[in-house]
Amino acid sequence: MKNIDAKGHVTGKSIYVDDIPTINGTLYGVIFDSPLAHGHIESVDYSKALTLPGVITILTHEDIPGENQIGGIIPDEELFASKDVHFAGQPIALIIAESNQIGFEARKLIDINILEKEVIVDPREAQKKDQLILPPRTFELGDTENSWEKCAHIFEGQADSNGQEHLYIETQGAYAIPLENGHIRISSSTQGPTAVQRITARVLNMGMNKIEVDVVRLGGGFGGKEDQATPWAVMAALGVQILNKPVKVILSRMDDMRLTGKRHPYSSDYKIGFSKDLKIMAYETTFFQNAGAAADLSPAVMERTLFHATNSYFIPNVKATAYSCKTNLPPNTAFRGFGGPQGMFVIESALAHAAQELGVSAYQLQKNNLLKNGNEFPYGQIADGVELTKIWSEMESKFDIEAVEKEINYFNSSNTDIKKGFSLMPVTFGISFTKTPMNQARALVHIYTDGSVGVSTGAVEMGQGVNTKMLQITAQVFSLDPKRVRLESTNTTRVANTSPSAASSTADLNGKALHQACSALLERLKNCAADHFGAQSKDIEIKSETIYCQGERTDIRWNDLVLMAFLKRICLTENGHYATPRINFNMEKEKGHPFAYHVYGLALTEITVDCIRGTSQFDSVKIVHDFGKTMNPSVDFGQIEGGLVQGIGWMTMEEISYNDKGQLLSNSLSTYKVPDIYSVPKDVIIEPLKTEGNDMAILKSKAVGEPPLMYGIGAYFAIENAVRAFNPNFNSTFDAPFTHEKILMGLYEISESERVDS
Ligand code: LUZ
Ligand code: MOS
Repeated sequence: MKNIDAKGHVTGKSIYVDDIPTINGTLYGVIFDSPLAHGHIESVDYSKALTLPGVITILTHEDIPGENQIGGIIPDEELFASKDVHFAGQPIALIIAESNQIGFEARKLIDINILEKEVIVDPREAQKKDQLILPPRTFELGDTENSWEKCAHIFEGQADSNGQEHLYIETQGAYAIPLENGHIRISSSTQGPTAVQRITARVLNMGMNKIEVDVVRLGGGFGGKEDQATPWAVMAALGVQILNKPVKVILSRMDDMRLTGKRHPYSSDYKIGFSKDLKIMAYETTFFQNAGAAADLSPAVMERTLFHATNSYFIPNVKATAYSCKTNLPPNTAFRGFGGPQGMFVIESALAHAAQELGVSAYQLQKNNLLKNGNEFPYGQIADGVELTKIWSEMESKFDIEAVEKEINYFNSSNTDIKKGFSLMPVTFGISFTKTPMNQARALVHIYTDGSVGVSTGAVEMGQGVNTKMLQITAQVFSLDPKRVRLESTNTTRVANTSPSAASSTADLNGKALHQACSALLERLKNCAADHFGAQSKDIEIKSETIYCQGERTDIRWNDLVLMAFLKRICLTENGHYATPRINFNMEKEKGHPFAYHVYGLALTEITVDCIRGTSQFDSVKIVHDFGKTMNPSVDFGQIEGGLVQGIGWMTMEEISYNDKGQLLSNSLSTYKVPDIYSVPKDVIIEPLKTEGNDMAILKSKAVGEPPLMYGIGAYFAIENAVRAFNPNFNSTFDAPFTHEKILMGLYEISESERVDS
């Protein structure tokens, strides 16, 4: 089945928040944010702005009836700064005006006086000054300390990865409207409708039951709307509460880029030790996560970094420590992979470093240390269903890694100005929210008397195709034409207490809840048919909307049966609930079984570098991916391609830049480069691994949202490989992104001794 949204998207008919027809009298909110990254607010003068015609009011912390607090994990973030500001772009007030344009004009008329304080932008500096979001955490397996002396080779270094702007095509926004009795309905571009509802209730000091959050779809989220869609929705709702008028808050692109957090930059140390036969004996790593000025989701992101510190390798002795460092940047947040990619970049850097010094190819080290069934992850889970060895052989048999290496070496020996490079990037990604209680979902299914079906779940459609998958599940269980199923908006009054659509788990969790609801309804209908035929429910089958009894086709159709059930006063509505079995995690011991299963894969990346200009072009990325049994190849292949290219962007061109005053320099699309059609690899080949799939996955179709992003990490090491072919003296810096500028510097960098000689 094709993505059910495809037609609406390409014809421009899909509805996003800003497309919802506005009610007469709708007002528009524009955020006034801190110009400085750290300081004490001495005074703010709104008087000039308030006199601008069309400005209705300006809301500040003083207008908040409940708590001025939006922190989800830790209550450390105000909706509107009251006394101090902690990052440039921190909201201080909401200007409500008759139009956005007037709001923007009014914003220029606000005078603010801030007593500047010391600004920290570097996570290591924050850690030294004890500016931490929460105490550090350490995952340990075996005994690294006593392992080093047994190692034949030990390598140490530093690896840094930069942040990443989500750049969802639809910017953050919400539209709130007043209902009777002071109730409020919010249309929000959020991955977490319940988060919006909960925080709005807290700030507005009203029951969650009085706030309805509705989500039709998002123009992209990528994690950026897991937590950070909330403040704009709360602001709009506050405007409604105070003015009793509809209020829309939609961020302009530059406001969105300045005000919101991004992927966490990390600076990390590693030490890796090998036995004589190049088995990894010990690995120590310390992560310095740049959390920004408030916790947001940073503690959970940091945890996922620890969970993925060893990527696809078995290492018997591991010590991984992570610091979530408080800096004066916008609070960084969820971004596809959620800390996992940052952890994996470090071990891949350690392996690249080791390979370089040992004079072997990095892929030999990778292959030599792949995780196998029965191995223990540093967090205690025992690996099972590991597909890595099979995936590796599949890659070798389909694409002959050694031949690729030989060809590239031959190419490089016969070309001086252009060089090729390659890399392999294995991925092992844990599926489940690492916070066990979040792994639950519900679905509400109505069968209407005409036989058509309405489905509500907690899943938010953000372009990933989850609605298509939900529709498929419904149609499959009922054996119904998919056209007869409607996917409703995600709404907190129909499905309550939802986890955000995140962690690659949305289709699994909501799909399983939906499967249960549909199965229960089906059983009810079968019982009804059995009654009618004087048979038992096990004798009844429904195939393509026709009822079969004891294998015989009957003249009862789906519609007839539904109506029959209704007339017999049988309930045609069902609520399904799913909670992932078996998973657990003990944070005191830092051990448990946090993941329902893992997704595995391997990418082979080939690149050509123009050694005169420092530019590069990806020739191909070949991927062997463990989909389980994909329930929708076109949706899932789309996720692989998108994730790959987004990962390549993070690793090679997207360069977030703040100055030392905490001001965002890469603040627009002219200064921040994301991959476009020209930077996509010429060839992307995706080979699904032949496998049985996993029962914990919906219809055995494994989670596919986040894992492919990490294939993009291979891009960094493929470039390195090509640069070294041109300049054998190139010193790896392991500081992503590997931009064209850095490529050029790397190509012409000379060794310390040559520098002295010349
Ligand atoms: N969000 C979250 C996530 O709250 N917990 C997670 O474990 C997670 N993992 C990936 C992406 N978002
Ligand atoms: Mo996400 S990073 O799964 O919101």
